[in-house]
Amino acid sequence: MADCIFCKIASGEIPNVKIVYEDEATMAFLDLNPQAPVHALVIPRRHIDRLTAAEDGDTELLGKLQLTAAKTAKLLKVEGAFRLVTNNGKGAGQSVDHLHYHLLGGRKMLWPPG
Ligand code: DGP
Repeated sequence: MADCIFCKIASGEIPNVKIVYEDEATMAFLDLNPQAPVHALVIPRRHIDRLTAAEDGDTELLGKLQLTAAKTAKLLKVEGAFRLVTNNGKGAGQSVDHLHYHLLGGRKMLWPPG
């Protein structure tokens, strides 16, 4: 999508993005505004607004995103303890309308998350 910052990151248009992992369908890069010592974003390259915009045909892609998150956790050495979360909709804190999972680690996580 033309005005989507994560589409631009996925197509390599944005410089200085710290990419942790990428393959043909997904990628993971460090968050610009980290909320934990380790904070990466895991996205599909293809634009999907949010999790509730995914369709049956996206099943394989959604599975790949989970595996990308696990690979990213290993690459960032937090595979023993991390949190994976998606904000679905403005009310949940979504500010970028391109499906993404926050991978947070490197500190104690609180529950409930608030
Ligand atoms: P959310 O609020 O759940 O939609 O999370 C969006 C996240 O995206 C937020 O933590 C900041 C991050 N972000 C926004 N723009 C950029 C960018 O241009 N580069 C990077 N690396 N992260 C960004």
